[in-house]
Amino acid sequence: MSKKPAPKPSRSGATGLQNPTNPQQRTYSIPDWRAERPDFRIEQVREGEQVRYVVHGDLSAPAPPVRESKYLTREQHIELYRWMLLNRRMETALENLYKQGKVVGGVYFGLGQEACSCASAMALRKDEWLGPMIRNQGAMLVKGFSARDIMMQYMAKAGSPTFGKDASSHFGDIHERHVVSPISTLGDLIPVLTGVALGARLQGRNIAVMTWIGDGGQSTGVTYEGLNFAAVQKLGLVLFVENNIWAYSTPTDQQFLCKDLAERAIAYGIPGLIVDGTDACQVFDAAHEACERARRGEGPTLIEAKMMRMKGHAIHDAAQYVPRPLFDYWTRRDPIARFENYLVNVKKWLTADDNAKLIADVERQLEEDRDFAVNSPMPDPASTPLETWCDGCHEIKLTYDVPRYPNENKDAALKKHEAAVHLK
Ligand SMILES: Cc1ncc(C[n+]2csc(CCOP(=O)(O)OP(=O)(O)O)c2C)c(N)n1
Ligand SMILES: [Mg+2]
Repeated sequence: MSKKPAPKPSRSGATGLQNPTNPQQRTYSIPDWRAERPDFRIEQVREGEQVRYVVHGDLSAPAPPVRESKYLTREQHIELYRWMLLNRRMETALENLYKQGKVVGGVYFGLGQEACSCASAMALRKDEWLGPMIRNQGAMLVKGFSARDIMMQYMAKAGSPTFGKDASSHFGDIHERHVVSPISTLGDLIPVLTGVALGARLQGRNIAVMTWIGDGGQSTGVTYEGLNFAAVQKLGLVLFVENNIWAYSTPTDQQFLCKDLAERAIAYGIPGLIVDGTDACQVFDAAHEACERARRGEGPTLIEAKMMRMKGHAIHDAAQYVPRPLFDYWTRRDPIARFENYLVNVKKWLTADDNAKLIADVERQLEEDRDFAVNSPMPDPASTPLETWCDGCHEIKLTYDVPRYPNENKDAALKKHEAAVHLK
């Protein structure tokens, strides 16, 4: 009997298999790590000139248990819990500051999404990069911005990351923390972060870069272009698709027709994966594996994190269009309450006392940061033109090494680079 030839390695990262009984058919698989598969549908109902949304399905199930992490140490679990608490409490403080008239612009909340925001960013190394969206303030905390920085930013204070020139979330740090400032045009961060990974590769390193996109934002053309380029070039982009059921007031049932957004990975030829975005362990493990793949130079990964936006789009939106049973269902899946229960009651890694101390410590730190931010000065009007335009005043430092072709002489490459960025 002749031996079956070994299957040719797949060109793509997606796991396409020939159906043995029907060679004209191929099947693809999308791993789904969730412990439950909520099954509901949101219907738009017209009533005269009004529309409202009705939810169909069984929403009575209790929250499932947290999935054990393969990678997080006990200390990292507690660190992650702390970040999530700080993320939530800081947003509550910002809401209060807004209501006191101290916030200059709007405020966006990541309520219910703290596990996704914090656990994903924790998988990055210190010298790797992220580009946050509006609900990723937790990721900014993990990457080294303090609650003080973020509160001062929202109040447009002179000491804020943008010196009071932006009163919202458009700030980053390309020198120390490796954070690309958010771009409001949805999807545009994807090619930018892909470009960061390309830049690192030209400097001889395969790194992981991370960004997030919503269930609404992923419909944009630039999402396709950016991710397709990353796929073809095998650049280490880790893309979290934060499926939180709403894009402003448009529910996912009116945004896309495929069952899960992770399926879109198949069309790019890259791995796709579904996780429960309210389970910090699932989010971290998925991010960790995707980052490792990125560091091996194997290309991007698309991770769909399912959860719900537990407030309106921003502080001005009361989210009255969201059917109440959905809030009840996702409140039972609160990422912080679930993680707290896991650490205190399941793993017993925190006693009730330790937990109370940890919460009190987060509160104390926030109070200090809030008082500092509130009492710090507004910018001097004379500083308006400063730090606004760059006419060559910023030195562009190389992060990893000199960009060069594989056999290019390093000194020659450095000269070329210096000429290109006008270094003095
Ligand atoms: C290209 C583009 N179109 C429209 C907008 C306006 N806009 C800002 S946020 C938003 C909704 C985004 O929903 P989603 O992507 O699901 O993210 P979520 O707010 O749920 O986190 C829209 C339409 C924009 N910023 N950019
Ligand atoms: Mg959304």
